[in-house]
Amino acid sequence: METTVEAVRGRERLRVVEGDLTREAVDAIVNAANPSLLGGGGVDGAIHRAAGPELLAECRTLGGCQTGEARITRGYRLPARHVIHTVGPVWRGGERGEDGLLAACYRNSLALAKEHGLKTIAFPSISTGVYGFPMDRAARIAVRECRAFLTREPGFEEVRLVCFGAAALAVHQEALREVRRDSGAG
Ligand code: AR6
Repeated sequence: METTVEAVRGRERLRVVEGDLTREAVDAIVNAANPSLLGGGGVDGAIHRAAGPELLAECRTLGGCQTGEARITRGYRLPARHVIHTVGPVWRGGERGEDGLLAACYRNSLALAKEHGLKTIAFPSISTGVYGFPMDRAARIAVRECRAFLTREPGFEEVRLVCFGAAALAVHQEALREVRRDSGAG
């Protein structure tokens, strides 16, 4: 499997990988959920299927989640110990605050992971399926937010951006190159 590794402060802590998020053995995987937190299609459906019905039962106790915010549950039958549920913006052309809301999903998910003492996290490409956010634009936001977090948090071990298929992987690798170039990191 092809992997692009980004060094942040001398350690390889941001990784873009191709794969199925539900197979990631990390402290937390992030779910691209909807405001009800009661399941759906796409990666949300896959996570609930793999975690088992206990996940839905815990989600029912949370009372939903607004766009850009994040909530944490256990991972149940997943290899990941926790699931961080966040709600990405629906793409409405880009003039309705979509970029800021998507950035907030990454920031709030990472902040919640840190708050709970977690050290490794894996994200899907939030909002780029059913919600229609252009993946190249979403990938640049994801890379930027994750790099900024890792720079601020030297104790956090690893952030993985898990791409579903080769096309998604290529888009994320390009975003990594672009963000590095723009930040003067070479
Ligand atoms: N592993 C990694 N990535 C995946 C997987 C997987 N197993 N399955 C899909 N993807 P989406 P959204 C990718 O639609 O756009 C749900 O119904 C997929 O290719 O899952 O945020 C929720 O309940 C895409 O790039 O999430 C909401 O109603 C990315 O994950 C709504 O969909 C996100 O696609 C949220 O829409």
